[in-house]
Amino acid sequence: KKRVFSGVQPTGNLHLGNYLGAVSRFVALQEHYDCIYCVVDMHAITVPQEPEALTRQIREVTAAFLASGVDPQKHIVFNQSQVSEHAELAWICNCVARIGWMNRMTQFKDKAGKDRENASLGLYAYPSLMAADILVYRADAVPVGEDQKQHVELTRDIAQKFNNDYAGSIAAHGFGEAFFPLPEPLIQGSSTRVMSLRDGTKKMSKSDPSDYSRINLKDDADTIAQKIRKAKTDPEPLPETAEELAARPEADNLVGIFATLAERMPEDVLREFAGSQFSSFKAALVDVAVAKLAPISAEMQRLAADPGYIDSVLADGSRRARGIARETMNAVKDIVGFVRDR
Ligand code: AQP
Repeated sequence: KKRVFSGVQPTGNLHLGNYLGAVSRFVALQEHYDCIYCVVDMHAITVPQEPEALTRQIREVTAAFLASGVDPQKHIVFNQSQVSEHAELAWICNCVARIGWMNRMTQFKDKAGKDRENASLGLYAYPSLMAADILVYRADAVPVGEDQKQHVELTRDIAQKFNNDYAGSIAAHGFGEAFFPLPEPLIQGSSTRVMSLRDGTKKMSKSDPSDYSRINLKDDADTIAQKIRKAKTDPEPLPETAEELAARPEADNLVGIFATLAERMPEDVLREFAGSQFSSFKAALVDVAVAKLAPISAEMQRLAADPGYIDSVLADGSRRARGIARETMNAVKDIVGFVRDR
């Protein structure tokens, strides 16, 4: 079976964008791949985090994985900081990656903002740690939302350059022509970029100061209903065609969310609601959103009462992840030419 790796940062409220773009895809891929799903806590501290909140959020993201249907027995669920090979391989990736490549990363530019001199070195090196996360498992595919595509492409560049730079040593150690597979980004479904409920041109995000911009996985049914009712729309009824819809970002976003939650094609949803007022469309959207999300939120709440269980899942997953990661790291050390105790 091919191997999948992906991660989610424990940086705040997990939202519908994270769910539709990433976590729900994690669940779907379990049938055909060996999956490794990581709570990337080391990525979280590239910007300041309050320690107690970070601990709570690591458990919350883990609970969200489990509540959504990730199976921690058949697959691996763990938190990054418990497997130190991620940091070790990240150093090698730092030495393979070029500064010019890092300078092109749009997420750094967005997150560092205007005061770039004052951003952490970790925020700048973030994509290199992400490359290590993926490559340490020699993963074949990485399910992510559209915003992470550039980072997966950088991972491929780092893997390719490592394979080229060390080609002789890779062959001499019996690994054939290439050591790292080039991982494919899996950006699938009709919600690879869920937009804010307040502004159809902005990505739904954990760090948006307005809670009305997103539906959180922890929101109860009433809160979900209220946020959808208040979601920004234009005054026209829903259009007939996909082309007309594409020109109306807020409407397009809500139809996309409806389609993915209901597991239907957006064209099919549009056919049903063409000419309807938003009030009736939103009422139907509340129904599908609550039907899908309320059980997840209830299960997350149940799991929150048992942090001991969550920690045991992470400890078990970390142990199994470490087994794979250590093997890669030993091979990498040999390829690079480091001396190690055997
Ligand atoms: N709006 C989105 N639509 C679809 N997918 C999304 N993802 C994030 N936002 C959307 C995907 O969720 C996964 C986990 O994301 P992350 O926590 O690692 O980081 P992020 O992309 O920085 O998420 P946020 O919520 O937008 O956080 P902030 O506000 O801190 O920037 C990834 O696969 C991501 O693509």
